[in-house]
Amino acid sequence: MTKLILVLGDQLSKDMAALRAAEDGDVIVMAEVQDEASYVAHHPKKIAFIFAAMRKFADALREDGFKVAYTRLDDPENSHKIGGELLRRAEEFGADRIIATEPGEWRLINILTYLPIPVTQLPDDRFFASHAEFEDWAEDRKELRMEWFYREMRRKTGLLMEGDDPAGGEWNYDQQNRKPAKPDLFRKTPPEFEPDAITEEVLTLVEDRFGDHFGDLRPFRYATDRAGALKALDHFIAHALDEFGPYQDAMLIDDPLLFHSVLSPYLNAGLLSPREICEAAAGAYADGKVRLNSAEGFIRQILGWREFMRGIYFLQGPDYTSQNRLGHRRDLPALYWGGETRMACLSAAVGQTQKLAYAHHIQRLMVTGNFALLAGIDPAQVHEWYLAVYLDAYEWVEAPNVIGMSQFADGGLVGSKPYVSSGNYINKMSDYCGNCAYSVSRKTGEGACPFNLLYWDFMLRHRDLLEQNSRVSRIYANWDRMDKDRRSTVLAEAAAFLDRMEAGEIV
Ligand code: FAD
Ligand code: DLZ
Ligand code: SF4
Repeated sequence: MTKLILVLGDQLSKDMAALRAAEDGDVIVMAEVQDEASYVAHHPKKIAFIFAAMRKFADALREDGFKVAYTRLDDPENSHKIGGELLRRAEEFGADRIIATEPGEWRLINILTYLPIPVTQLPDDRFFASHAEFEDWAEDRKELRMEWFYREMRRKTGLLMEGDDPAGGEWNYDQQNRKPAKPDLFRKTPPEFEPDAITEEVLTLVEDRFGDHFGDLRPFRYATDRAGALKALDHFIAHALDEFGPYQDAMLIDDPLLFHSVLSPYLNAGLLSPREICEAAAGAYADGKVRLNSAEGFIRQILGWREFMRGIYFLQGPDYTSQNRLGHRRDLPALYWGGETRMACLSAAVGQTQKLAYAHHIQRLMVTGNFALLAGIDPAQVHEWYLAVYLDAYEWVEAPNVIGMSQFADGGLVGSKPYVSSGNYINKMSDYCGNCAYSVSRKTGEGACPFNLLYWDFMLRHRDLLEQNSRVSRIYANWDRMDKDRRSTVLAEAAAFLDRMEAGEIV
């Protein structure tokens, strides 16, 4: 009897497990639905990217001889739910069961699990490590640290390995990285993709239906098919990877991308595979085209961090996103949704997010994430923001990065210490502070950088917990040595800043 084969908007690979299970007469189901487009207020670019890529992928499947039942958002029959579309198509085609590839979100896994028709959810084997492999690795470990998992993955895949040893003798070359960048740094701009007729039609639809969501839909220059994604990969390997390592933590006000790959949207949607990206980077090193610290640093992000984050998400279960170990309760301020701010770093990171649905790792971690953590924002709201605003955001990868790495809301499962800093770090790694209404060198008083005030406020609020952490505890000696009046001033000014922020004043 006929089976339905479900392909979700972030499963656009011909090598998906469910597609491999398709037999003659089976029907591929793809659906643009309101439920998926609005469980958070996704950036319009993200919705357009997914819908355009889905439409093109459906066409590619048809060309390969598959029968595809595709629901467009404006189809009058659309039930606007993945489950609803599956049931409707099952009736239409007389199908008695469904084959899916496991979705990247517990919410959808549950929906599929409880549909009133048999659904098989096959493992998503686009990743280097299966759930079972990660569980085995994690079992009986006191601490789950990415670095140890990453070494296992290097050994398993042979990427950047010379026999049993890591290429060059070290597993990690980060001491050669972490350089600040100068504004005149030369960088070849990445390829841009003019919307074709299919993308243009989607842009009009999204403009009409989701024009009120935060974020600029146009200009839209992302690739929306595999050919374009491959072009972006080739360009990155040829023109940016070599400088990726040294400048991966740098931030520039006029350069939102620097030497980052901007491949995560394609990778997470299935247009590229993690293996082909890592092999391309390792190949460029083997051919002498890129330095080892860049190839290793880049491969670690995908083979290490990306796989580790996925492992944590599935190990922790559906309640992970509601963790709030630090008890943070403040509302996310309007500046995250494009409201005015005097802080140049936040203005730059949020501004480029609004324009591009993209910010690179250090902007996400040390600007928007750092500020939310220091200011004690409710991690559930922070999570929702990150899930909404980035083109690459799906819960399996976004939640461990936000709840775990950035907001320390899981109490240190992902990160061994909270990623917080005063203005000093931002000043060292960027050119933001020179363009700011605040002064990074001022610790208190008129114009003092808010990060300087909030840093100590945060450290003091959580002293009981953080003093037990050997990676953080010595910071308190600096505080204790500080003059008593100065300490009171810092805390009073931090409280006043937070009061102004909560009152909706421009900060
Ligand atoms: P590059 O800097 O070029 O890195 C190469 C690749 O490595 C990326 O494409 C990505 O696939 C992978 N990578 C790097 N860091 C991580 C990481 N920490 N976790 C997982 N993969 C990583 N990444 C997402 O894909 N989706 C998200 O929703 C997401 N949310 C984040 C939220 C916060 C608070 C933080 C701190 C990080 C988040 N990241 C997320 C990780 C990282 O910021 C992005 O993967 C990266 O910025 C994507 O841009 P790029 O492709 O230019 O990356
Ligand atoms: C993110 C997203 C959006 C905006 N829209 C759709 C959609 O209409 N149809 C679909 O199949 N998938 C969509 N997606 C991706 C899903 O939300 C994604 O598969 C889950 O979040 C699991 O990662
Ligand atoms: Fe950000 Fe402070 Fe620098 Fe302004 S001075 S850009 S608020 S770190």
